[in-house]
Amino acid sequence: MSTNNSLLHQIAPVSNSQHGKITVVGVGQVGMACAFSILQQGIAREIALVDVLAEKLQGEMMDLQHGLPFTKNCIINAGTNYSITAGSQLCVITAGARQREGESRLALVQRNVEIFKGIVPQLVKYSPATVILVVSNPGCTSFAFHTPFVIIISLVDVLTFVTWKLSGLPSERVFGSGTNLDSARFRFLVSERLNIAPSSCHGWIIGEHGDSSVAVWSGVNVAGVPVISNVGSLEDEEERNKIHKQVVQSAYDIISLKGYTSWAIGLSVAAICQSVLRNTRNVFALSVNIKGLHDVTKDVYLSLPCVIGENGISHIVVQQLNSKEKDALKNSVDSVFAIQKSLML
Ligand code: 6V0
Repeated sequence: MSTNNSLLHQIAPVSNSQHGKITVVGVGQVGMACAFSILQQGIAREIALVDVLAEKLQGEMMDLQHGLPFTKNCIINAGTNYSITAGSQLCVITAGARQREGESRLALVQRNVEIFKGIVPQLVKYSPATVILVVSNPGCTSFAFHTPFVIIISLVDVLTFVTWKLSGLPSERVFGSGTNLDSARFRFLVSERLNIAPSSCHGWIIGEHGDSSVAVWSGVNVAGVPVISNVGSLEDEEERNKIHKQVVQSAYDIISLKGYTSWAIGLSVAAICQSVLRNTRNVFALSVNIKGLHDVTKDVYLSLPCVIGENGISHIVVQQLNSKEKDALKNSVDSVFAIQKSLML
């Protein structure tokens, strides 16, 4: 912008500090819900949007820019060239390809790996000190043999491992949104039963994002008081399983009702972004390399409660898991590792 005008008298050059910059890759429903939540909450000083769809990018950028008089000021850029992401403190990846008819789980994940090969090195090239949050979770349908049931396998955990490998970043700088959304749904459902605000109901879903997630009921509490031994209906294991099933089912219900999920994942991603940009050290259930914890000996990404700050994950909270919870976690380790082993990175 030219300073050669009679309105502004320049005293000093404008600072080009890039502190507070977030990149969102993928401007679909999820990417835009993330960008909107980040903007609306005044979390970033600059947001860069990247996709392969140039016109969609332009439209989304203009639409957000026209809301700026009503938000904290923020620079919003969009483009297909990763140079606009330079200097990002945090990059959020929501891009990905959906399953084609008849496509196997492995083919789907490999196709997404190829997409990530085009994204991750570019992000690191322009922002070598970035933290990367993986949200992409191309759901994969496989039909269980001899049964009419459809099993959906979530791939965010595998793609977080892939991102770690492709980026060359230290593992604390790469994590996935994992079971953060599952935990939010869990807290909401418990809060409905108790008629207490969801933010005051504490509970964690860990492990694999989606169908085989683990609900850590022993830790669910209000003001430190465990609910399973103090709330009549929740003493019943069947009732507890019903709530966990509802958590898992929520995504399918929302997708069958509105076609996709967006707002809750957008809000949960914004909360994580805030913790990184402001170094707040909040705890979230995130997909993280869990080698060395709960008897896991392999490099596998699954969700556990993590402490987040500006350098990414500084600590993992070590929960006291019972044997059933540990077994469920072990099953997830085996199934995620089996996919990882077959990938061509
Ligand atoms: P969408 O509407 O299909 O958007 C995906 C976007 O990615 C599109 O705009 C594509 O153009 C873009 N894209 C594809 N290839 C590339 C590429 N090579 N480079 C840049 N951009 C590319 O999907 P939607 O926005 O609904 O969902 C995005 C992802 O989030 C999906 O994988 C979902 O499964 C996943 N979700 C993850 C959740 C979680 O809890 N982790 C929750 C909800 C959805």
